[in-house]
Amino acid sequence: MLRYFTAGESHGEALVAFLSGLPAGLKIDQDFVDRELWRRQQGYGRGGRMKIETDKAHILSGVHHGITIGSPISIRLENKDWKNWQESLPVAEGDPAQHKAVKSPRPGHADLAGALKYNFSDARYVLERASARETAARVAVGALAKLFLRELSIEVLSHVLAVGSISLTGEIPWSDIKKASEKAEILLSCADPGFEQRMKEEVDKVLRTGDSVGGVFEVVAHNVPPGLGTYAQWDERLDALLAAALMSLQAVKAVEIGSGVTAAYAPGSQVHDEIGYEASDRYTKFSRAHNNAGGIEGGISNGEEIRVRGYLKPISTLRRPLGSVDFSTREPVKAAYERSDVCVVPAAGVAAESMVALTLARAALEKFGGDSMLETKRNFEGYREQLKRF
Ligand code: EPS
Repeated sequence: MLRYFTAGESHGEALVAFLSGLPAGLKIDQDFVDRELWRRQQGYGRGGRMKIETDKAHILSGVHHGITIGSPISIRLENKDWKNWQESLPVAEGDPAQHKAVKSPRPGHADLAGALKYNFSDARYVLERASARETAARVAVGALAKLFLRELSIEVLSHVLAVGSISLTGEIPWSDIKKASEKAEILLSCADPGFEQRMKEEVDKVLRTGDSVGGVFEVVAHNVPPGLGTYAQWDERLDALLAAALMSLQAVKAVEIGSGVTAAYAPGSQVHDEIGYEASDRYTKFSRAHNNAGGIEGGISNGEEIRVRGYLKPISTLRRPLGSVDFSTREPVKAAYERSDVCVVPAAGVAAESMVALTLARAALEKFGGDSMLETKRNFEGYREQLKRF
């Protein structure tokens, strides 16, 4: 079974990620992993922290001579900012006078709920772990999941559909998403350059006013075979697993599969994807008039592209803070502010690609099994033949 964990605080020494269950013999492309980490750091509207960090995956175990050996993989990501925090956030007891307390919780952040839960007198330890910095560790293991999926011809990418009120409608073709993802510079990861400019203006507007902005990203998994996930048990449904995976990302407040939201307001005749049969070089010759189902029916991939959207609330750290209460005096004050991003929609999309890739890799390994890539690919090819003969 493919399993993964992360550890690490935003301003601690390092982030760590663990991944176990990848078959032996998978070639690891370090440049690809580091480019994925780079992609997550980009986007118009990131804050000062991204100027400090240059994320690189330092693989500590499970990979030798450039390939996986079937043993657990551990990865370390340095926090360059740690040098500025060693005194105020030491592992040892340290000097309490150096402690940088977060004295008033930010509405929308984990600050208050976390402090109440863990009985902390301020929100420092809460934000250290609740911070989206943690997604860098997910992207490191997600990149390995992507390399595994590539061996099965599956690719996973994301693009941005909305920033604040600027919103793109309709289905963006895979080729446009792919082209946008290859750019050397990442602005807002929108496949439509005109809309991307308008999104940039939206970010500029909130920058000027000390506010923040959310949006919508879409993750697309291309060339997924039919048959991943199952309706047989509630916790094996692929849509449920993807929804949980995306919902676990910081600031995601809603998840949509295909056109799930608008489908709720439309008659069935306009929603369901009519079935045809025609010559094609895909997994089967079955075809669909459109893909409102987002590639999943009955909790199973149906052979169409998987399309999952994440809806992000605006970042909860505001330069012009909202009202809060001082933890110690209980007096009304403004919420704490150190520095922050104002828009992270493209970065969240990259983190979400990792979550989708990890979820699909797990489902693929459950279906095809295998302790070595040779075995996994043989099983995969056998199933592909079976589909062709269906
Ligand atoms: C974050 C706050 C900011 C972001 C951070 C997420 O960090 P800092 O508090 O150090 O300024 O930049 O994101 C990252 C560091 C990252 O790598 O994505 C938060 O509170 O969630």
